[in-house]
Amino acid sequence: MPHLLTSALPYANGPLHLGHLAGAYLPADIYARYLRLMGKDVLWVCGSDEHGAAITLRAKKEGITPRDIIDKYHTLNKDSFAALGISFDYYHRTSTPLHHETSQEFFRTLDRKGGEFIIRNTEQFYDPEFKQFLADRYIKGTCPRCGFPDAYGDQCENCGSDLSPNELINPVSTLSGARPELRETKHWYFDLAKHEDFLRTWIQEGTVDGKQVHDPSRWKKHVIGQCMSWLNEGLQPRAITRDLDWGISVPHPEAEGKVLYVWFDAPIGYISSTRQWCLEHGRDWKDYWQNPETELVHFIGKDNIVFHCLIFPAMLRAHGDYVLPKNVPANQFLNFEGDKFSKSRGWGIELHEYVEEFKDFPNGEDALRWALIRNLPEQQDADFTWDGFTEYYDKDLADKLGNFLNRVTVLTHKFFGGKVPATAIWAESQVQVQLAESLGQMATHIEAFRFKDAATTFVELATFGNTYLQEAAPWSLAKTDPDDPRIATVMFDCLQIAAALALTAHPFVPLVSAKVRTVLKQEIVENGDWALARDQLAAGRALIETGHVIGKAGVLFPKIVDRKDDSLQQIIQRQRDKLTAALATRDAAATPESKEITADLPPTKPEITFDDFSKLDLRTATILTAEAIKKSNKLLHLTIDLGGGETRSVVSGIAKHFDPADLPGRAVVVVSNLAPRKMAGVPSEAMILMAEDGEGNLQFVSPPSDFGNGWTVR
Ligand code: B3M
Ligand code: ZN
Repeated sequence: MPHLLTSALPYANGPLHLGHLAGAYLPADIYARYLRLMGKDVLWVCGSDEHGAAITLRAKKEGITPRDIIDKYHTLNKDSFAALGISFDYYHRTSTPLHHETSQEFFRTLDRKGGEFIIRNTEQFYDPEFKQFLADRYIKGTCPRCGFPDAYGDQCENCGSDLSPNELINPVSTLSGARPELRETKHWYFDLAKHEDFLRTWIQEGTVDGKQVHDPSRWKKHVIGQCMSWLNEGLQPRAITRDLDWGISVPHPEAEGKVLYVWFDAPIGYISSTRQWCLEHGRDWKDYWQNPETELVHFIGKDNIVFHCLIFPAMLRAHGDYVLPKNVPANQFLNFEGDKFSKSRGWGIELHEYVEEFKDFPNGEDALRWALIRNLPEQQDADFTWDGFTEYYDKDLADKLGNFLNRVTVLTHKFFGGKVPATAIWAESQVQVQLAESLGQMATHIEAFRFKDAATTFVELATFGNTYLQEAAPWSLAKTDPDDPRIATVMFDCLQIAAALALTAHPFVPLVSAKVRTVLKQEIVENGDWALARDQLAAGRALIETGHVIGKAGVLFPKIVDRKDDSLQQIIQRQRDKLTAALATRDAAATPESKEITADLPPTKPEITFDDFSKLDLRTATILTAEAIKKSNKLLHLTIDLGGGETRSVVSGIAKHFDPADLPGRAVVVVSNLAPRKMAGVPSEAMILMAEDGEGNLQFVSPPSDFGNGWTVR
C-alpha cells in the first residue's frame, strides 16, 4: 500500500517563516520519517508554486522578469528546508515543461469530457499602460458610500462595504496609475456546483458511489467544519483561466493569450512532482496516483482547506482516473510572540534567517523543530516565543534526554566497562512492557496526525527512564554489594530505554537521534527500524544486545541558560531587540489618534451583587462551524464545542465583522446558561462574548488557544 504525501507548494515569490514550517512541512516530515521507519512505501512530494498574478505583478513593478523572482526564491526555500531536515523525496517546480504538460493534459481531459467547464464572456477592467487585465484588488478609487479616497475595487477598508470596481469614483490602476478601461474578455469556469452532492457525501460520510473510501471520524473537526460552511453556502463555478502573460497556456484554440489560474495548476503540481521523481527512480507514477490502495494525505495550512478538500477533489473526480485524499490534516496558524507574522512590520523570523543566525549552535535545526513540535497549531492557533524555544530545549532535551543518557553511559562504563550487561529478566518486565507501550502510543498518535501528543509521549518515556534509574539507584546497590545482580538488570533496562529514545527521536529531531545512536555505537536509523524494534519488543527481545559496547556521552545538549559561551543568548537577544524595535515603530504610528482619546466610552451600568454575577455560567468553547444565515446580513450560525462531548448551536450578530471561513477553530468564551431562543428561525443555545469599541469594531474575548473547552470563566 503506497503512501503518497504532499505538502502545500510554497509560492516562489518570497521567503517562508516559522509559521509555514509548523503548518504544512514539519508535521509532514514527522509523518514521512515515521512511515519510512515502519518500512512503508512512502513518497513525499512538494515543490515551488511559480505562477500566479502576484509573481507577474511584482516582476513588472520591480522591472525584472518572473524568472528572476522564482529562481531566487525556489533556491532559497529549497535550501532552507534542507537545512532544517525537511526530508521531501522530491522538491519540484511548476515552471517545468513536465508540469505544464501535466496541467494541460488535465485541462484537455476535462474539456473533452464536456459539462465540466462553463465559458462566460464578461467585461473586466484593463490597464492600458501595463497591457493587463486587473484583479479587483489592483484597482483603487474613492468609496461611493463613505468618500474614503483609497478604497479597493473589492472592498472599502474604511467603511467595510463590499464593492465592485465599477462603483468606485475615479478608479485608477494600482500598477500604472492609469485609468482602467472596461474590456470584454472570455473565461473558463470549472462547474464546482455540479460536484456538490459528491463532495458533501465524500466529506461527511467518507463514501464515493456507496463505497467507503476514508473515515471522516479521523478528520480534524475544524477541517470538516470549514468544508461544511462552504457547502452549505452553495458552491459557485470557479474561473480557472486568467488574462496574464506568465503561467501555463490554456490548451484551447479560443484561449489565445490566456493562462490557467494558478490554483488550477498548483495542486496538479503534486502529480508532476511525483512524475518527475518516478522518472528519476524507474517507477510508474500511476502506481501512486491511480492506485485505489494509495493513502494520499495532503498537509496544508487552514487557509488552503477549500482548495484541497473541495476544489481539487472535484477536479480529480471530474478527471476520473485519480485517487482522492484519505485525509487532509490541515493545521491552524502559528503566531509569533503574541502577534501575526508580518514581513512589513518586521515581526517574526524567516527560515533562512533562522538557519543563518543559528548555524554555529549545535543541534540548531533540532532546537527549532523541537520547539515547534511541542507547540504545533494542530487544533487551534498557537504562539511561538523565544522563552518557549529556550525552555523546551533546556527542559526536554538537556534535562530529561541529555541527562538520562549521560548518567546511563557513565554508569555502564563504571560498572561494566561500557558493555551492555546480561540480565535474567527482560521479557515482560516492567520496563519491557513500558517500552512496548510507549512505542505503540507514539505510533498511534502519529498515525492519527497528533504529533504534539506523540512528542509528549516521547518526553514521558525520557522521564520514565530518569525516574526508574533514580529509584533503582544502582550506585547504592553497589555500595552494599558490588556483585548484586540487580545492578546489571537496572543498567540493561536503562540501555534499552536509551535505545528506544534514540530510535523514536528520529521523526521529531533527526540530528539528536543520530547523535544518541552514535553514543550508543549503533548505526544511524534506517527504513524499517521502528517496525523492527516493535517486533523485537513483542518477541521479548532486547533493542541493544548484551555484550554490545557503547561509547561515552558527555554533555550532549548543554542547556541554553547555563552556557558559559553566551553567543546563543546574544542571538536570541538580537531577535528580541528586533521585535522591540518593530513594536516601537508601530506604537509611534498609532498614538496620534489612539482610540481612547477619540471615542466616548459607553456609560457604566448600575452596580450588581456578587450573587448576580455568579448566576452567569461562563465557559470556554471552540467554534466548530460557521455559516451565513441566508435571510440575514448580520447573523452567523455557529456550532460550538462546549467540552465534555457537548456541541451547541449559536446565532451571533457578527456577520459584518468576520468571514465564516476564518472562524472554525477559534477559542471563545460563552454564556452557557442563557435561556435558548430562536433568531431568524435558528436556535441559539449560548451567547459568545465579544469586546466592542466606540466605532463598533468587534473582537472575540478569547482564552489562550490551547486552553480546552468547557472550563469556567470567572
Ligand atoms: N502556493 C498557496 C499558499 O502558500 C500555495 C499553495 C499551493 S498548494 C497546491 O497558501
Ligand atoms: Zn467606504
